[in-house]
Amino acid sequence: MPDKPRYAGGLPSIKSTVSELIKSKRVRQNINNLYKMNKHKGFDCPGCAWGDEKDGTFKFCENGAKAVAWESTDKRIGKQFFAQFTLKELRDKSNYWLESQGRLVEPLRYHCDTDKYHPISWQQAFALIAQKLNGLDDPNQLELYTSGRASNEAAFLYQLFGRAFGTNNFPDCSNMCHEASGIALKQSIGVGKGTVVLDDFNHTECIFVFGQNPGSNHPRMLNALRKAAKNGTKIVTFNNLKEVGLQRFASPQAPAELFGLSRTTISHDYLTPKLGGDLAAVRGIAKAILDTYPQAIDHDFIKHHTQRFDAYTEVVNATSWQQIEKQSGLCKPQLEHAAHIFATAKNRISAWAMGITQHRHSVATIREISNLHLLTGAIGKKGSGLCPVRGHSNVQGNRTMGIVERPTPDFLNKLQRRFVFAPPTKPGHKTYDAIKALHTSASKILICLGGNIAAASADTAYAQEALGKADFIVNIATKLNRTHVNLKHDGLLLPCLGRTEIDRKQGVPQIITVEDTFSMVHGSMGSCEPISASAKSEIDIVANIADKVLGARVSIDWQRYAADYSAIRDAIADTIDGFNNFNHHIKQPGGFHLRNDAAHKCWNTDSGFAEFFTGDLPSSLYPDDVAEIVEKANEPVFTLQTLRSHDQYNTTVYGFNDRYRGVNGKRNVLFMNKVDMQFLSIFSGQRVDVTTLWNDNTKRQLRGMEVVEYDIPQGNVAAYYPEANPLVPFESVGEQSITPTSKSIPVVITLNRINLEAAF
Ligand SMILES: Nc1nc2c(c(=O)[nH]1)N[C@H]1C(S)=C(S)[C@@H](COP(=O)(O)OP(=O)(O)OC[C@H]3O[C@@H](n4cnc5c(=O)[nH]c(N)nc54)[C@H](O)[C@@H]3O)O[C@H]1N2
Ligand SMILES: Nc1nc2c(c(=O)[nH]1)N[C@H]1C(S)=C(S)[C@@H](COP(=O)(O)OP(=O)(O)OC[C@H]3O[C@@H](n4cnc5c(=O)[nH]c(N)nc54)[C@H](O)[C@@H]3O)O[C@H]1N2
Ligand SMILES: [Mo]
Repeated sequence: MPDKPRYAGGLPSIKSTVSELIKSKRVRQNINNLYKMNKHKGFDCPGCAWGDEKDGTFKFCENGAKAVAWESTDKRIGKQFFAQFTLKELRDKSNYWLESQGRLVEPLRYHCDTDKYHPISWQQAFALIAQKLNGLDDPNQLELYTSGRASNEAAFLYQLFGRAFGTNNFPDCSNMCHEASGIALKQSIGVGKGTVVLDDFNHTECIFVFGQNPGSNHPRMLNALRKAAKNGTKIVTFNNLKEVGLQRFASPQAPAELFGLSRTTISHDYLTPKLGGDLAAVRGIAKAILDTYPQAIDHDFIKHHTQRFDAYTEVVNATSWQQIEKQSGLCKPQLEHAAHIFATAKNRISAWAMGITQHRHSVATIREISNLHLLTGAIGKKGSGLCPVRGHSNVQGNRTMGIVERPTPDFLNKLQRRFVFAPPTKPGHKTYDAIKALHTSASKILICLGGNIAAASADTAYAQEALGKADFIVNIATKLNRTHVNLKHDGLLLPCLGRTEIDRKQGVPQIITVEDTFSMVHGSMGSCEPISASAKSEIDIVANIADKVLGARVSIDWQRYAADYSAIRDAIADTIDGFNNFNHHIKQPGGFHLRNDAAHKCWNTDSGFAEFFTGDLPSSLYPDDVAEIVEKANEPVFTLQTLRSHDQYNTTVYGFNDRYRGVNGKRNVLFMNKVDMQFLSIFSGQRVDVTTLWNDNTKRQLRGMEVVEYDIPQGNVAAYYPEANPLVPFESVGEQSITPTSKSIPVVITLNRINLEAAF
């Protein structure tokens, strides 16, 4: 077993923060940045979407500091850099190397004859985009990808541009992330967002955390969990792995904890279900509540607010403990104990992230979590509710602004009335459809407002082949990544400002806004000088693209929006519910809360009631034909999950350590249970090849992964994303969500031949 620390946070976390600041080569500036982060009149952390009270002193965490130091650096790459390398050469570099070169500082165009990027002026770049887009036969040949860092203002203009151009093709990172949460919650409670606010964590007696690793990915959440634990709140964790941050946390802001003299136990109970076993686990909890805790069932709530309760009790009764135990990998007494905690608490919160959303049955699983809350009336009252913990800092806001492939008729009508054009009503593409359409050349042009679709997508070989077929790709980005070096024909790489930078228009610093996971909308304003005079804000770039492409076809004054972001906010106020007096509201410290109807027990479902989900447990994690292949395999088949280390932000690799899991200096690891290792006669440090089992005769394999013994259920293994993405079959997606099943891939493990040779 690797030597893991016994708690998260504490002095090592401060040491790591300081070392990141030093690496950025801007220590003083970045200390100032951290002071301003997540505070009124400061900027929103470009890390995760967790919310904050906007008072007090420092409001950052170690990984937020990494995100800031990564963005706010003096390292730059311009034309000299790009003169040195062909894209073929750059494709041989690692993701880490590409991003470590520094910030992009000038607009560039790819020339396939030299296989290099060359400088181009902004005016020429916009003119080229206009020429290319206006040369398409059909507006639906354009794909407009968004990564969840774009501000509300940039996202709003981007969708307005796309719809004015004539398409609803808005693939976004959310399609690979919390899509299932939005779909499940909409079906269940009528709103696709979480119902709690941060303060609810101060008023709850019970928090269930499913499939989430806040110690690395939402470290500020640990403060809320710590505070709750200290108040006697019972925290129950369901995680496939033993994650240190969910066990014990030492707050760097509490002197005794900082110096390792004490720490706070976070999880009262820590259950390790099998991958994809949470639906069964939650059903077991519901079964135990129905059988043993009738007093916890809120009949009044059920009667007045829900539908299909009888059908639900029937399906729960019909589910046997044997099925529940087999599928969840947990035993009845463990689930009964969790049920006891849930049932005897006065109010309850359930939180979840990718361990729940990236499976074939994610929508059903989230609906089952919601069932627990409907059963006990634990929604729409203080200290109770549902909390999908979003990833990217403004991914939720992007959706609110209309980055969605199936806009509602109501929203389109509002756009039509306000901007006097006829928006397209045909549903557009999600990420899955967009990549497929590029692969068949049905789509021709891709514009990426941030992100790294080539590395973030499932089935790397297929995705990169698809991108290689695009006639023209425009990337708007801060740093060089895999997507930018994957061009084959023609394209542009346009440098933009980040959150930490001052964005001046006619000398006036502009504010942008974001929405956190609690639906709080607030302003963000950077404080560093821009990285280069020729980098533009995302808003500026999108507005200029729209202006040049659409010209007189629509009467939208894009330049006015580019010059004054408050004008965009006025347009948002006119077209998106909840944003009345937007410019006024963002002046309040902490911003304002967008009303969530479900949190007021107002159900925007077809029936007007919250809906119990009444499906059976799935028969397998995989589609039928794959399940059959798995069943018939001659060798043991494992389920693989792909996850994040402590030293990365999605496809951005900051470093090669995963401190809380005791991994140092490497990322090509496979976490495995000791018994499984013994069974396959594999020892720690040995190298193995991992091969996916699927139904399409395509070989998906990663060679030479180093085995690390870990506290993970038998039959389950784990590897890092994005390196393990070549193993995720493109067609392996969630039911309804169409999200890649990044947390359940059937694989076989064989000793790497090089190792075998060494052994003989
Ligand atoms: N520093 C940092 N912060 C980030 C990110 C980052 O990469 N780095 N990414 C951001 C983004 S976009 C997102 S979406 C979030 C991601 O935040 P997380 O969801 O925490 O990210 P993952 O690393 O994918 O972790 C999934 C967790 O679920 C567990 N798990 C996996 N499968 C199962 C299962 O079937 N059942 C259960 N019960 N547990 C399971 C894993 O063991 C792991 O602890 O974080 C955001 N914040
Ligand atoms: N196997 C597997 N695959 C996964 C996941 C998984 O858990 N396992 N997780 C999925 C999830 S949850 C997500 S959200 C996606 C992430 O997918 P993406 O959002 O597409 O990927 P990121 O790695 O976050 O994008 C990083 C790039 O964004 C650019 N960037 C950074 N800041 C800015 C900015 O301010 N503006 C602009 N314009 N560009 C900027 C930089 O160039 C950087 O290289 O990946 C998904 N893919
Ligand atoms: Mo995400």
